[in-house]
Amino acid sequence: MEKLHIAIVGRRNSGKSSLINVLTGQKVAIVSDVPGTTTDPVKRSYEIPGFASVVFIDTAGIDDTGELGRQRIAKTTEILPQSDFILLLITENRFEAMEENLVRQIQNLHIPFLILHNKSDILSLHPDVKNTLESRYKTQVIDFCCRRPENISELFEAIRKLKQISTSPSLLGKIIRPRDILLLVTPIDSEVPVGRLILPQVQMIRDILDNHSVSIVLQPEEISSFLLTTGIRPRLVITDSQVFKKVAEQIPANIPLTSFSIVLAHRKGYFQEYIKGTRTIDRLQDGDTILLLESCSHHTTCEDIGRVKIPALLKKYTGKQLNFEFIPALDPLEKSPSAYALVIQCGGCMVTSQQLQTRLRPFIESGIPVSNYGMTLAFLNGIFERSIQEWEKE
Ligand SMILES: Nc1nc2c(ncn2[C@@H]2O[C@H](COP(=O)(O)OP(=O)(O)OP(=O)(O)O)[C@@H](O)[C@H]2O)c(=O)[nH]1
Ligand SMILES: [Mg+2]
Repeated sequence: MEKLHIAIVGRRNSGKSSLINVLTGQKVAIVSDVPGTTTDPVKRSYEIPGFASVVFIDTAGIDDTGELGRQRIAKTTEILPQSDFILLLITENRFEAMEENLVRQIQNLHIPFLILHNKSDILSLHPDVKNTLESRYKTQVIDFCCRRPENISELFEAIRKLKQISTSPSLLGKIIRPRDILLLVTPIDSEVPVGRLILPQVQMIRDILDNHSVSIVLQPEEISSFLLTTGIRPRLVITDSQVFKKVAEQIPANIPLTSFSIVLAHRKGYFQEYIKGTRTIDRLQDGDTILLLESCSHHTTCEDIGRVKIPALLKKYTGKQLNFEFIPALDPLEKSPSAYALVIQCGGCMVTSQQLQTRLRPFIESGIPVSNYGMTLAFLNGIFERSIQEWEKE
């Protein structure tokens, strides 16, 4: 399961580090009454029992001063796009230009946020401030006290709601129902580590269990006899892209079939845009430039797929003279989005959905087609249309 990144922002001394200690029930962040105690963004991973795996990001105050302070604020701002959601701390009913500015940035990034009025033991949240902020920003404003966190369950409930907004609850949740039977066709070849399954398969099994559906896991060789002897008609068959064609031949055309990478592509958002964008491969022209967006710099398999495999297959499939550009890690865009005929994003396994969406938004807003590695490969291998059928009905 992807970890939820929750950034905690606000002025110096508002109790950001204290809040992390309260939420995790541990004294992990350094707290002091000296303003500017936290200087750099600090990420800490926690398993909150019965809730989620989260990464809290403690940040420096947004009201820091001087040259160093300015640099610290810049670091805090850089953290925002990496967050799935944000907790903004205020105290003493102060919500001024600084806070308004920050909220504007958060809203521009489309990140859900919550306002926490801390230190209610000193001064409680004024009802007028609460009402004004809640109606202006359509979000909850909670009065809180890190020293006596009596209403921590209210805070967790609010975070839970934000979590529902910021992450899709399930990979397959929209298309499967309890007790549906899914066939997972997973070849065991030399690339699969001994004694294990690869992560996408494990994630899928977990997701199917979460939906109270049933998964049957088998290898391609067993499909025909399984269907014949049991008479079971699976609701959906999911398989590895590598063996898609072989599996497709054995699955009757009226049983939906898709691949693990298509289901996973769906999780990071912009899926419908990917579907539209992928089909524009058929309209590529000589001289078009295609941008491949990578998200990390150390994944050699992905690097090979993005830098070598996809360009070679695209040239072969289209027969056109195409140019390719690459942007590694999360490096900034240097050209205008309109310089590109198509943008192909990697699977983004190392980044949050939020980061990925922030990165693709300029292209989508400029009407530039976007796709991702898995869907482009599916298209170039002739398995795209069948593997997205189920998702097109959304
Ligand atoms: N009275 C009261 N004090 C609090 C509360 N929460 C935090 N504090 C105190 O406020 C001071 C600042 O707390 P921190 O958690 O260090 O604040 P911060 O926002 O991380 O501050 P910087 O790292 O300096 O930006 C500490 O002395 C805390 O003990 C609260 O709810 N009530
Ligand atoms: Mg701090």
